[in-house]
Amino acid sequence: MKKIIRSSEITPESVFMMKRRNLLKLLGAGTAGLMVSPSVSAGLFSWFSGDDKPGVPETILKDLSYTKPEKYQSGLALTPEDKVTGYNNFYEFGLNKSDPAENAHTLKTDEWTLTVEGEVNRPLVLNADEIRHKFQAEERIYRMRCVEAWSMVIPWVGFPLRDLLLSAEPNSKAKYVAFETVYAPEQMPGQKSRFTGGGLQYPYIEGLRLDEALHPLTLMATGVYGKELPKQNGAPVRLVVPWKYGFKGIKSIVKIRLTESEPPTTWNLSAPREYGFYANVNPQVDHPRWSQATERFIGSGGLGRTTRQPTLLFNGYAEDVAELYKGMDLRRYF
Ligand SMILES: Nc1nc2c(c(=O)[nH]1)N[C@H]1C(S)=C(S)[C@@H](COP(=O)(O)O)O[C@H]1N2
Ligand SMILES: [Mo]
Repeated sequence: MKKIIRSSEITPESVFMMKRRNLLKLLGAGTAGLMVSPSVSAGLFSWFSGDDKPGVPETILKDLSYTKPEKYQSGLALTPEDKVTGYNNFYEFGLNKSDPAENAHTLKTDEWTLTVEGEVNRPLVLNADEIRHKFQAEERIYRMRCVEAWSMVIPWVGFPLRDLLLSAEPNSKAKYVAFETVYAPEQMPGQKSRFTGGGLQYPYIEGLRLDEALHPLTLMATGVYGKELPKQNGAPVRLVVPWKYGFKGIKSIVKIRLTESEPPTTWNLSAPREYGFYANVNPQVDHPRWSQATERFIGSGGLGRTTRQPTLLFNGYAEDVAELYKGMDLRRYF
């Protein structure tokens, strides 16, 4: 006899005791004839295996459809998915690397609007569905280098920011692009308490020069590892600028404004000597408190056994982006 067991009826303890083959039977019985995506079953298994912390609701992330342009399928070893989605910076949810994965489930992302406004001929307002489907999504494997001197290699899914900006038709006054994260203190404990949120000013804001924003490498990510973005990674849409330090990659964006002058940015406001507007990855320009010459690569080994590797100018993307900074003093414009 088939019995459909709701996940809410299964306590983590009872599941933890279940044998994997029984689980397979359960899945087979309960979902016969249904397309169970690999992500759904993988999600179930990681929950069933007791990996997740109590109090964190199971989230099932939809598989995305996307192309895989050859140019962005690098041969680099990927950072495993559990680290990409479990070791995060998202101060709205706390300062520890495990806080975002634990706390970001409180963010509501179903009813979302992304506004593109300012110096454009056609201001845009996109809803959650349009954010995910209006532009052709691609998988792009990018290096990611946090200013804290650790790095990952991440398979993002998303569309070029360029496509979005051009559809809004920037006018001749547009020189910069300003970005804003959602402001929702009831859903983001770090916005409510200066202690939890590290004393940053919220909403988190970021910015790019227009030519950086229009560069083909600059991505609006709506997914990672083939599925929609987990909230801790900045759902429903976040910025990825692979040649810049990770803090430029602003998460959970609600507003994009094209401007005439350079917009303020969160980390620069917080510590202007330590975090510049440009934030281009540069092994020769140290952070005032630590060297940027090398980085701890977070790969398949345990977090305590990461390998040190040299940091590359523009994070390895110099061939694509050095042109943008020709003649600029990269120490002054750090
Ligand atoms: N809104 C917001 N965006 C943010 C941050 C943040 O605290 N709040 N942290 C930044 C930093 S420091 C990094 S390294 C990246 C981390 O992205 P990831 O957790 O998806 O790897 O997000 C960036 N975007
Ligand atoms: Mo970072």
